[in-house]
Amino acid sequence: MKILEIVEKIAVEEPRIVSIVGAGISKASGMPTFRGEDGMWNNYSAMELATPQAFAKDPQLVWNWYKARMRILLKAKPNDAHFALTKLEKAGLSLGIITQNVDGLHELAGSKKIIEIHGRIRYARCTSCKHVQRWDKDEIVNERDSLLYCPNCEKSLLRPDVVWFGEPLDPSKSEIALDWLSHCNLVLVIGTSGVVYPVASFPSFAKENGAKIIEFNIESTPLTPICDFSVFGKCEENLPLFVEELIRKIEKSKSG
Ligand code: BJW
Repeated sequence: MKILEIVEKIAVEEPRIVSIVGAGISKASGMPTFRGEDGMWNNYSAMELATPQAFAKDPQLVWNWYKARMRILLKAKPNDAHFALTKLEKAGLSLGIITQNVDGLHELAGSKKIIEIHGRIRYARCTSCKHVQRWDKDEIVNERDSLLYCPNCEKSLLRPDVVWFGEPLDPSKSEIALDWLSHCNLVLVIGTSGVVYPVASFPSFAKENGAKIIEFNIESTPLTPICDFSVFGKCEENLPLFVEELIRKIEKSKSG
């Protein structure tokens, strides 16, 4: 279905939108996705890299992976899809963005209401104490085969401040996310394969609370059957069009 038709069919007078975002939104910024064509996990195993057990077994391998991703991220800029979500927020239509991405590109695009539900790659935290610090500096990122240690407890390793498989999400972030999902009337599911829980359950949670769901992806996903509309294609092309049309429709209805 065409974007214009979808916008016409959304029967929400005053949209309260929550965007649930995945790696596909940052692909056009040069950040690789995890799964699918060109996905990082075609070459690496998730279980060797994104679990606490993997870090305990081989912290250097895990840090090398994060440093390689950070070298790409340091050159990356937000793309038109990130900016479209910022525009939605500035138009007063967004409750917030729940992003699974750790890259910080929504913030760089100027969005303010963001929950980084899987953490932040630019930060490292101590494996023993509460110390947290940024590590996105050229001299750290470019130093291969070295580990990062906590300046407070000297011998303790620092780890990326992200959520790995088997680890719980930050309860304070989940609480805000569920509050938004209970109060929204429209959910945009953007560039996620919809296979990682609990985030994969968020669209159906919102739907049970009465929200309409629109998916933006290059292909269908396990979430497609529960979506009211799916916009297949690149989100960096389709999301700006959708936001523009939605804002136009709302302004038109306000002016009478
Ligand atoms: C485009 C595009 C373009 C491309 N335009 N689209 C219930 C059922 C089954 C399992 C579980 C369950 N509950 C929990 C689990 C276990 C597990 C899980 O979900 N496993 C499944 C994989 C089977 N979940 C967890 O372990 C979570 N923790 C948890 O539940 O804790 C419970 C607990 C409670 C109390 C004590 C202890 C535990 C944690 C999950 C953490 C996920 N972490 C990662 C790594 C983060 C750090 C990092 O980045 O390094 O998060 S894994 C990875 O997957 C990353 C992503 O955020 C996440 C999701 O991936 P995403 O974003 O969807 O990317 P892709 O690559 O999969 O998809 C990209 C999409 O874009 C594709 O669809 C493309 O088509 C599309 N695309 N270009 C539009 N231009």
